[in-house]
Amino acid sequence: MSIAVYPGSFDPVTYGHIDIIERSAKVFDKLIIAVLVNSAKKPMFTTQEKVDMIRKVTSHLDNVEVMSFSGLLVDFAKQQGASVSVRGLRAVTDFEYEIQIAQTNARLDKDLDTMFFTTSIEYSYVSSTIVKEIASYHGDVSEMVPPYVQECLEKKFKS
Ligand code: COD
Repeated sequence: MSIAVYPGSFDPVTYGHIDIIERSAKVFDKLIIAVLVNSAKKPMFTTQEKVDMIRKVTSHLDNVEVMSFSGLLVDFAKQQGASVSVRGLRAVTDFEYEIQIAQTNARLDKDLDTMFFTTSIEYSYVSSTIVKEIASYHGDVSEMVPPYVQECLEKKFKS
């Protein structure tokens, strides 16, 4: 059985992430979306909120599981029996950061390979940071995130 993890901050999940999830879920028997618990990064959403949002927007995918993890990705992947880490590449600017993560993980565990999916052109400009910025000014993010995530953003910026 081929198992992959798709790790990330997902603060919040966007259509860009979902595109990578849908495409990579076709390649592996099981895809685990791994939400990093990272208090140092001061995320807008709690880990539980992020997990709930991703579960809701990926409920149509039978072979996708959503979990959170802390510590090293290589340790989490090993615990889950995953041999591949899925990552997305939007532009050349992502490449430097992504290659550094991939090579670090390969150094920490030679059995964990990284597989890159290039972004679909319509989502190449989308990032969680841009979504939060636009939502903070009550702008329209409907082309970047699903309606449920949009509702969660609206609640955050109301409170
Ligand atoms: N289109 C396509 N891909 C996209 C899009 C889009 N519009 N938006 C984002 N993506 C991709 C990103 O390029 C990335 O590959 C992935 O989706 C997740 O993105 P983020 O921003 O939610 O997640 P990151 O980059 O903050 O995740 C960082 C990790 C959690 C992977 C990393 O910090 C980690 O593994 N930490 C655990 C500690 C560890 O093991 N450290 C050693 C290795 S660095």
